[in-house]
Amino acid sequence: QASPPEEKIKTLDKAGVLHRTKMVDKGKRLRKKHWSASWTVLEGGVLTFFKDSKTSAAGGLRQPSKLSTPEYTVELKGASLAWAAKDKSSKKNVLELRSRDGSEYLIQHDSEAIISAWHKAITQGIQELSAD
Ligand code: I3S
Repeated sequence: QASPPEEKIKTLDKAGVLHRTKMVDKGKRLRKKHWSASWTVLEGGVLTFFKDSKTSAAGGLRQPSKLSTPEYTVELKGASLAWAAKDKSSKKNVLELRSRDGSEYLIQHDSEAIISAWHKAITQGIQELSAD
């Protein structure tokens, strides 16, 4: 007996600080690439990048209302994730996330272990949402 889709979605999948930059906004390529460190939360099929990396450990997980305003929220339903091609960035460990509305983000962390864990978690999120 298969469980209903809503039971497959975990409440909090992952959170941490990542480097990210938005490359394309709903089909429109952005002129300037601007990397920043961002507190990032994967929850309920949505990936949220906050404006800064500092609100993180200061109770943000226990009291999500205390977090700063999200800068970007990405619905994982219909999104795709892949390791970025070498010409997208000179950085190592870069992921490319494309949302269904035609926006693109690069996500990076110097630690291969950390970026691999995010790759796994986001991929899982995408798959869970397309399974229903
Ligand atoms: O793809 P690009 O244009 O080489 O991206 C680099 C630039 O955005 C650069 O900023 P300035 O144009 O202000 O120098 C950034 O500092 C770099 O980090 C960008 O390249 P990487 O390869 O790090 O994604």
